[in-house]
Amino acid sequence: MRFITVEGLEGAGKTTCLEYLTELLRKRAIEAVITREPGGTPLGESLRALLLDHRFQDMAGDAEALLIFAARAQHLARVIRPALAAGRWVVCDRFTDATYAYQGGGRALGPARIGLLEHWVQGDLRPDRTLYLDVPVATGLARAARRGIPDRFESERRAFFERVRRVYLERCAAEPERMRRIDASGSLDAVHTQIAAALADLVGGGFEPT
Ligand code: T5A
Repeated sequence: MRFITVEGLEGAGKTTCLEYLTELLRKRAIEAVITREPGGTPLGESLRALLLDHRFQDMAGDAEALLIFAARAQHLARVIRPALAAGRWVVCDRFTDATYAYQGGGRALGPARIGLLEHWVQGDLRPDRTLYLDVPVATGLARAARRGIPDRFESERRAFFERVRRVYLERCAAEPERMRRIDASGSLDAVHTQIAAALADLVGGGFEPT
């Protein structure tokens, strides 16, 4: 049983890489629970819709952080903890590193308040491994823009995403064993090779080359 999270700016390629990651684990007979944040439960998905909604342009940073942790509390109680307790692997598209990066860095709430909420909601639970898909802000936003109408976060200014990226990189440097930086600016093949290498020790014996 392992808890894996995938992080990155908008357009970094998380969704694309989750499909590869799921297949990779399946080849080792690991049927992971694939989920996402904010979301992953009916309540969490409703909170996600509020968080991404342009009508709430004036949402205060604290309100945003609390809604995200409310969704996370539900997700942990109803999906993540039960799956881990049953011995399942869980792969989650974003988790608390995103809150440190977006709310702590982007919204400038700082790490201390995020840490308080993390402790309250998660106790000691942390991901076993986090893959941070790193792209320059301009690359990520250009990829995300191809998908159509931007949501409330995607409408932020470039400086916001530069702060988000800086926190992600600081967290990779602070916890290199857990949080692996993947250079996601190159080809998908190059990204996939790095993902397989970053998870090899968790499955024992690594993965067959694809
Ligand atoms: N949020 C979330 C917070 O503020 N705090 C939190 O605590 C949490 C959990 C929604 C928002 O919530 C915020 C952050 C977010 O703004 P989300 O749904 O994960 O979170 O939103 P996005 O990051 O917007 O997800 P995206 O779908 O935009 O990004 P992905 O999944 O990283 O990108 P993906 O895989 O869809 O790829 C985008 C495009 O790029 C192409 C793909 O084909 C696709 O067209 N692509 C590549 N092209 C060339 N080379 C590569 N290597 C490529 N990889 C992907």
